Amino acid sequence: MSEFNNGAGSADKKEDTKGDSKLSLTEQARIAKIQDAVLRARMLREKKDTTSHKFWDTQPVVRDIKDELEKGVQALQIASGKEGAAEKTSGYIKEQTVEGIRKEPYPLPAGFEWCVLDVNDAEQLDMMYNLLNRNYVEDDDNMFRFDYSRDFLKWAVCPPGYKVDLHLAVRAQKTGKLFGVITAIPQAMMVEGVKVEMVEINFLCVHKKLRSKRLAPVLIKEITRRVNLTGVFSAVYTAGVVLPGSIGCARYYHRSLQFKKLVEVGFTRVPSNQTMATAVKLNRVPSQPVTNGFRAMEERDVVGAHKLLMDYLANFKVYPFLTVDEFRHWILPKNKVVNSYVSTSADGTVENMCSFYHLPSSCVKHPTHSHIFAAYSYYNVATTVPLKQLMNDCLGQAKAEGQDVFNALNVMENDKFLHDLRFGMGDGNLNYYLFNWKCPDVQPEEIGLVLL
Ligand code: MYA
Repeated sequence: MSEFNNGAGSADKKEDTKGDSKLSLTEQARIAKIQDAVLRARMLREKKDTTSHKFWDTQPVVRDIKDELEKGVQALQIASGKEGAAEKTSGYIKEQTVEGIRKEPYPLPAGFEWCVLDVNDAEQLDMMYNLLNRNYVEDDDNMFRFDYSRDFLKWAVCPPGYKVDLHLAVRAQKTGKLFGVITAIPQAMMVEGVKVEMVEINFLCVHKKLRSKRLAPVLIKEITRRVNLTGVFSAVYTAGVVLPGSIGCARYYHRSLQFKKLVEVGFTRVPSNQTMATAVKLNRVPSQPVTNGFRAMEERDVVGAHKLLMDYLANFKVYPFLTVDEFRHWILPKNKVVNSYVSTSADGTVENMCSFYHLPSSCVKHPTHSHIFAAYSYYNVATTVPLKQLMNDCLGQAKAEGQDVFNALNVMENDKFLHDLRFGMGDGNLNYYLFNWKCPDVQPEEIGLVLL
C-alpha cells in the first residue's frame, strides 16, 4: 500500500493542483482525488499482482485489482459530483442477515474439537497462555517471541460486553491439549465518519506442530460464523503479514531504555560512530517528569480523559468509538498491563494524557536474559504541552517501571516525537485490515487505532 505514496506520485500531484490558483479548495480536492484514482489504477496495472490466496480470495475483503479499480471509479464519481456516489465508498462488502448464517460449527480434522476458553478460570487461562507463550508471533530471525502475561490476556479479551463464546479454541479430543486459538471482542469503530459495529480479532495461533495444514482458515471461518450469529458482520485486525484486505500500513519505531541489555540480547547494535558509553548516555530519559502535575491516571479522571481522547480521535479516519466504560477498561492503570498518566488544570480538567501497555518478549535462545520488557505506546493526547515533552515524560515512567524498550507505531501524531526522542525505525510493518467493510486506503497518520 505504501508504494502508492512514493515521492514521484505526490510531487506530480502538487504541481498540477497548484497550477490553477483560481480553483476553489473543493475543486482542487476533487482534482486531487481524480489524480489519486488514476495513479492507483495505473500502478496496479503495472504491478500485476498475481498472488493467489486460496482462502482469502473467498472472503469479503478488498482483495484484487478489480476492487481497487472499482474504488478508483468511485473516487472519480465523487470527484465529478455524482449524487449518491459517496455512499458507495463505505458499507458492507457483503450484505448478510443473522437468519442466513450457518447454524452448525465448521468441521475439524478427525481427533480435534472446538472449545471455548473461560479465561477467568485459572486452568483455562494457563492453557491459552502456554499455547501463545510457545507458539505465538516471533521476529524474522526467531530470536524473540511475544509473551503476553496472563493478566494481560484476561484484560485483552474481557472488555465490557465480551462473550466467552468468542474466545475460541481447538483441542485434541483425547488429551484436551490446545492446538489453536482465535479471539473476538466487541468494538464499535468509526470509519471515515461512519459508526460501524465490529469485533476486533486477535491471538490467532496454531500450534507449531499443526502449521501449514489449513487450520487457520477454519478458525477464521468459525469465529466469523459465531460473530455473525451475534448480528455483527465486520471486523478489524492487524497483522505483520501482508494479506488481502489491508487498508493501511504502519511502521514500528523503537526507543532504547536499557541500551546495554538490548545490545546483549541482539535487539540493537552500538552505532558505528558511538561507543557503548556514549550510546548509553544518549539514551537517558528524565528521572522526574517535566510536565507540571504529571501523575498516574485515577478513576476521578476517567470522564474527563475519555472526552479528551474521543475529541482527539475524531481527527482520524479510523478509530475506536469507546464508551466511558470501555475507556475505563482499556486505559485506567493495571499493574504490569497498562500504565496511563494525566495532567490537569487547577479545577481538575484533564488536559494531557499518555499511556503504554506492557508486552514482554521471550528471548528464545539467550543463555542469561529470559525476556525483553517492552512498553508499547497506546493513546496519547497533549493540549497544553508539546506532545514531545509529554512523551519524554512517558519514556521516563516506562523506564522506572522496568521496561527495556519503548515501541511506537507511526500512527496518529507520533511522527511529531519519534525522531527528536531518538526512536529508531524498526524493520517490522504492521498492516491494518477491515473485514467486510469498504474503506479507502489510509495513511498511518490518519489511523487513530492501536490494537494489542
Ligand atoms: S495476527 C497474529 C497471527 N499469529 C501469528 O503470527 C502467530 C504465529 N503463527 C501462527 O500461529 C500461524 O502461522 C497462523 C497461520 C495461525 C498465523 N491472519 O493454517 P494455515 C492465512 C490471517 O495453513 P498456518 C492476528 O491474530 C494464509 O494467508 N490469515 O497456515 C489477527 C493462508 O491463506 P491463503 C493468515 O501458518 C488475525 C492461510 O492462512 C495469517 O498454519 C486476523 C494458511 O493457513 C494471519 N496472521 O497458520 C485473522 N497468517 O491461502 C483474520 C496466515 O488465502 C480475521 N494466514 O493465503 C478475519 C475476521 C474474522 C471475523 C469476522 C467477523 C465479522
